[in-house]
Amino acid sequence: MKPFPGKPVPGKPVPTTLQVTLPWLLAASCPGRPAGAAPAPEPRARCCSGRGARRQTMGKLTALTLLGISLALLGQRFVRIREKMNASREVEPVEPQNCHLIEELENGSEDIDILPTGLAFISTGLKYPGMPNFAPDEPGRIFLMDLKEQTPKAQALKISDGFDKALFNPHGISTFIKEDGTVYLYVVNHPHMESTVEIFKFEEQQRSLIHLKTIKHELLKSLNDIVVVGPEQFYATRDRYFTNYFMILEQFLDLHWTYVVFYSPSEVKVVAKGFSCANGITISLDRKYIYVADVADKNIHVMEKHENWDLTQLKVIQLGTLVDNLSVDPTTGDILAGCHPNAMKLLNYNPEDPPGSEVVRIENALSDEQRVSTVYANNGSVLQGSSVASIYDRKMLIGTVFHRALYCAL
Ligand SMILES: [Ca+2]
Ligand SMILES: [Ca+2]
Repeated sequence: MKPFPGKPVPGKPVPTTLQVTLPWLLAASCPGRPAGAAPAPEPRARCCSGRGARRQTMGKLTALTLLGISLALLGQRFVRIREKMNASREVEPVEPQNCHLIEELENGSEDIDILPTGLAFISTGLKYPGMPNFAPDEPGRIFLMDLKEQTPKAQALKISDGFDKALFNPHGISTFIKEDGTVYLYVVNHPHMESTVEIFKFEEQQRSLIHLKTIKHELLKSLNDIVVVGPEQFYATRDRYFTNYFMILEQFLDLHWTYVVFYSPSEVKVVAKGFSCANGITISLDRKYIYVADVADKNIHVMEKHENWDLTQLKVIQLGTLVDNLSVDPTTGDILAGCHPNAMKLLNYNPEDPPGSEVVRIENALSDEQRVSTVYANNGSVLQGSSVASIYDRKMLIGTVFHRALYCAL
């Protein structure tokens, strides 16, 4: 039996897919000739006289046409993907004067949530497929910063025993204050690259987190961010539908299969779907609206929250930058978005040409006269891969996926 032409032969280079498939496609139109064989010396006598020859030519033309169309579609897809990633975009700098890097934070600060008392929680050390990580052997941690202090410093919070700290891989976070004043921190965690939601109780005096519960559910997969809306009730975003190699196909075909999940102990359901890559999520000051960022589609969905926790879409705010996490300015209600100006630089990390950072403010998000302005923009020379910005009393913290964190006095 003759080997398939593409079968590797020791000492010979392995042919490409095109080199293998093209002769087969062409040969398939003439059933008498084995693929890869030299053309017969007398084609008319061997297989084709009259009708046979025409069939052979038509087959070849069809195969070549199909190949041409496939290559054209493939090229078009690549162009579209580069556009979606803002692959050729460079940022114009917008840098407030009083900003400095936070000394203690060197390994990411993906999400930041600030309490009304000025205590900021910061998730650090995220390990995420396709993203750089400068300390891959170090587990993630939650840092605290007291923004009421004159020169606030970040301090890692202790975590109670009984929780696997070595596997801690914190991503999106959200705080919840119970009526009695107890503060809870909900954290999207990726132990072994899976997704769980961890509930901690915050002990302010001890500067520690007491682990209370791990939540897992089949709808809570590939989680990115979370917003807590009641005791053990939250919305969370799923940023990828597939968790295996199909995720590449998902991105390539731009399937809009990701969604927002509502979780409560008695009910778990998908409440909004059709996102290319649902990412940051937060709630309006009056707690009536949920804001969801679609990082791949470069927009923010304004959703109305209903009694039964369902969400309906009111409007979409289109931006020219890839939106990661969202927060709300506690004095104005404006949305602050941590954004990636050029996702190609983020995915193909090069320290010589690093990904930049960008923070966008959206005023009057609920009206037709919203106003979008850039609060911060840097080409990566100071801050790389910004993912969040959060404000307290004219002080702004900007966090990043894998890099440093910035403190700005506005
Ligand atoms: Ca968050
Ligand atoms: Ca995020």
